Amino acid sequence: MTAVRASQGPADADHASHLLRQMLRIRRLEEKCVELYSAARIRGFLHVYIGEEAVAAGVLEPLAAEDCVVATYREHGHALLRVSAGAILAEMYGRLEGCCRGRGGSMHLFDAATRFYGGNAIVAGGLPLAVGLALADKMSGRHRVTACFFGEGAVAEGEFHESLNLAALWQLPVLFCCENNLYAMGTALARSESQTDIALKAAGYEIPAWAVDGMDVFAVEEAARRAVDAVRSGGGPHFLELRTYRFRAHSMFDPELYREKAEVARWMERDPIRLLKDSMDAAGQLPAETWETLQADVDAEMAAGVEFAEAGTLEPVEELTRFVYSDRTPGADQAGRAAG
Ligand SMILES: Cc1ncc(C[n+]2csc(CCOP(=O)(O)OP(=O)(O)O)c2C)c(N)n1
Ligand SMILES: [Mg+2]
Repeated sequence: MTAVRASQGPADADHASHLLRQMLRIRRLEEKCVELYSAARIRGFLHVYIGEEAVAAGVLEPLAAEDCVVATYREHGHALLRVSAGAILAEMYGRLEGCCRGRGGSMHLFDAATRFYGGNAIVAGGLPLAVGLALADKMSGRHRVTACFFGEGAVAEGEFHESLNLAALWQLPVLFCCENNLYAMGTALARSESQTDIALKAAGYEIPAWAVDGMDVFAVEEAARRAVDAVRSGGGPHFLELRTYRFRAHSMFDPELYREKAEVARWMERDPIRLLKDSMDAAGQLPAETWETLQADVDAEMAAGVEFAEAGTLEPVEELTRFVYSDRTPGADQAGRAAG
């Protein structure tokens, strides 16, 4: 079994409180989404990340603004660290002000301006995309990293193996981040994989890989920083298996018959937000009024996001076939590419 890394020591108070804020923002955004979904304000599918916040918060921390992020349909949290809550919520409301003009919804958040490349609904579909982005960066001599998030369910897909193989063969700047929450819908990992040590699979492709305690945001950040530095300095792809758990159902339609309530309760004792808050309390880093202010700020951010989305506009019906085909002038692309 691959050793699971834990964090090495306390961080300074400002940094700890920044990470706490990031995780709380993700948690509150999604609690709001569940509330709005239940009230039929937003529709379609909705998969929440509650319980897994330390993974997105810890991995995105060492990334630079020009680094790419590719995620799955459980991507509201990753998106929030790049895109405003208003643009995300407006997208879920199907409004023009959304990050994809309301055409993507919950599973397809995307924002090229902040190099957030989705939001991918197809299991393992983001991996080849990430490899392509990294190949483009390598061929253009740009020292960027592409962080690619996917669930452990993706490991059963051919795209996972093809992507890891090519990334290793061509030494591409990708950080593969497997969000191992133990279930793919209702299928437990051990029911679908003969080898459940996922980091070991990556090692089989000659990719340096570590398993990390995905509930400990410092452990995630530390491992991600090491891996991002190695990838950026030409060390080829790296792989993190982030061991985590989703506290809620797979999506809004899931009776959760495949796991015991006691198991969920056991994992909830290691709620990443509570773990960090408790460690900050113990170190005297979080006075009560700082915690109150932090919560009030985050609540105000989400309330403003909902207000923005509610006030958004619906795309006129006559616009609906726009973007089905490109309306760019032929030849303009080549000129753009030559210039850029
Ligand atoms: C190629 C493909 N097959 C099946 C599905 C249906 N499906 C949606 S989510 C899911 C489970 C994926 O689990 P995992 O990768 O572990 O991610 P998690 O939902 O746990 O974050 C499946 C099988 C899909 N979206 N794409
Ligand atoms: Mg999973």
